[in-house]
Amino acid sequence: MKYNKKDTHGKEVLLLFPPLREHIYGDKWKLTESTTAPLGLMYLATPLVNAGYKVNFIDFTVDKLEKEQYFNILKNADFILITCLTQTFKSVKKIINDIRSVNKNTLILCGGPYCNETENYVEGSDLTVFGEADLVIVKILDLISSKKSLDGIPGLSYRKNGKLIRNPGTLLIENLDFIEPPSFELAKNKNYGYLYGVKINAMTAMITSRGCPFRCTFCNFRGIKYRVRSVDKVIQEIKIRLEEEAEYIIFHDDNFLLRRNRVIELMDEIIENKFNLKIAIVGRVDLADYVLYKKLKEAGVIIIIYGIESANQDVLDFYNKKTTVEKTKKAIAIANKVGIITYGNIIIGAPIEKKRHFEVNKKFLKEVPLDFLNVHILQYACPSALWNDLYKKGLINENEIVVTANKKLSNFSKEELMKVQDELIKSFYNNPKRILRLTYKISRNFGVSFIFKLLNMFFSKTIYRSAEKFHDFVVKDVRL
Ligand code: B12
Ligand code: SF4
Repeated sequence: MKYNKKDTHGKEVLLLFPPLREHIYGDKWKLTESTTAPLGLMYLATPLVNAGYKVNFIDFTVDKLEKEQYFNILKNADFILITCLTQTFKSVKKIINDIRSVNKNTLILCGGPYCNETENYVEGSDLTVFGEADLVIVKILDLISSKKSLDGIPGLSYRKNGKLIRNPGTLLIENLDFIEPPSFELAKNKNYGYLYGVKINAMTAMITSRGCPFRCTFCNFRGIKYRVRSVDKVIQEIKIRLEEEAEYIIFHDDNFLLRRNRVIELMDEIIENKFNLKIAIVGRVDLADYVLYKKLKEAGVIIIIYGIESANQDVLDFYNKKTTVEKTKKAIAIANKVGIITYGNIIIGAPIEKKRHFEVNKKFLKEVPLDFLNVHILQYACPSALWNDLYKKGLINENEIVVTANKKLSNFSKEELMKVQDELIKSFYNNPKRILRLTYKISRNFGVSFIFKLLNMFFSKTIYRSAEKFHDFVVKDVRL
């Protein structure tokens, strides 16, 4: 869909991506090892640029700004669009306060996962948007700048004469092929491309589908409908990224492997086009077979990231994961056979878990040829089924939107779970056979020079330290 260029009177739109840390600028600011620019904002940028808006973009995870410099940027913005994650909500509040202190006239819009999932209006914003705003963002800015009614647009919340208005529904794009490719040129000179402390240049992100048909009980997606982009559109976008000199692409789909035939078709096109790309994907373990994985490998897939969650069937069932431990084993084995690097995520702290479950996880992780591991402590995040259950039982209130498993909610205290988390990670990586296998795979997939980066990762204990980082940020509960 093409937007008509219109007279935007040179209006400026500032896109902001908040960090986890509340030190947004100045001396205490720290770089977050971010892989790529936030796709959501990059998608919103395209129609705005096409409509003639001057678009600026600050990603606080990678942009180090001094206060004065930052405040000057705020002063010039006519519209400020902020992506809100639940975990970055405190930073969002600070950003809104900063904006209001220097620029009373700018219009602040909030959107993103926190808004989509909680459907809460962000206090202090002029407008909070629920859902996918790509196709209506220009219309929304036009309407609010001309002070026209926002009545007809679903999924909006705003204050009118002191009263909170909520337009029913959420914004959902049925045909993803209507969306124009994201504007990654806005992120060209930013310090992205980190993975586990290692800087990998020329990394970019794409999304070939949105939503997920599963209903895992810990997941805070509001059952967003699964939709796919056509293979042609995906191939067109890959070509754009290659022109931008990308070498590595992460497909951020929640479930890239969901439709086998579509994946095969896409991989065939990538092979046919002889794209010289290295690809990372996120997939469930249940769709694994040798022919499919061989095809993935041939097309350039070097890493598959899995939500393994547990090596205990009762825990998988508790999470309604709709998969089995056998399927996990099979997927990892096939990936290993074809030479794809695997990255698994485990969750500990389910209320049914006892010490023996951790032992089963440890033994399983020791035995399978998985290459990378991260261990998460269960978080009850609004509006997941597990969170709803606690809320209905009166164990938490509506302001406790992220609650980490603790002695009240599981058989272990938070500290005990953090210890188990560390032990699992350490026992996983303290395994010479694994390191040798990983070294071999890395040299095959990334080239020999990468081995030095990998060794650096182990010697500097970046891998262990990322678990500690998780303690700092992720294990924090979030209260509104
Ligand atoms: C890629 C990714 C990352 C990457 C890259 C982040 C980046 N720079 O893009 C990395 C690994 C770095 C990352 C980090 C984190 N992530 Co993350 N991440 C994702 C993932 C898999 C894809 C994001 C994406 O590109 N989506 C596709 C785009 C198109 O969708 P979107 O971002 O939602 O944007 C659309 C709408 O929301 C809306 N929109 C977005 N912003 C705005 C703003 C305005 C004003 C408006 C009107 C609309 C709007 O329009 C967009 C276009 O349709 C999502 C899962 C998911 N499927 O979204 C999790 C997800 C966003 N991450 C999540 C979390 C928790 C985190 C971390 C906090 C984890 C941690 N503790 O370290 C950090 C925080 C990062 C930070 N700010 O410091 C959660 C957020 C949950 C929540 N309710 O807030 C998600 C939803 C995963 C999940 N289900 O739990 N993440
Ligand atoms: S955890 Fe993954 S598979 Fe499960 S519902 Fe969430 S996105 Fe879907």
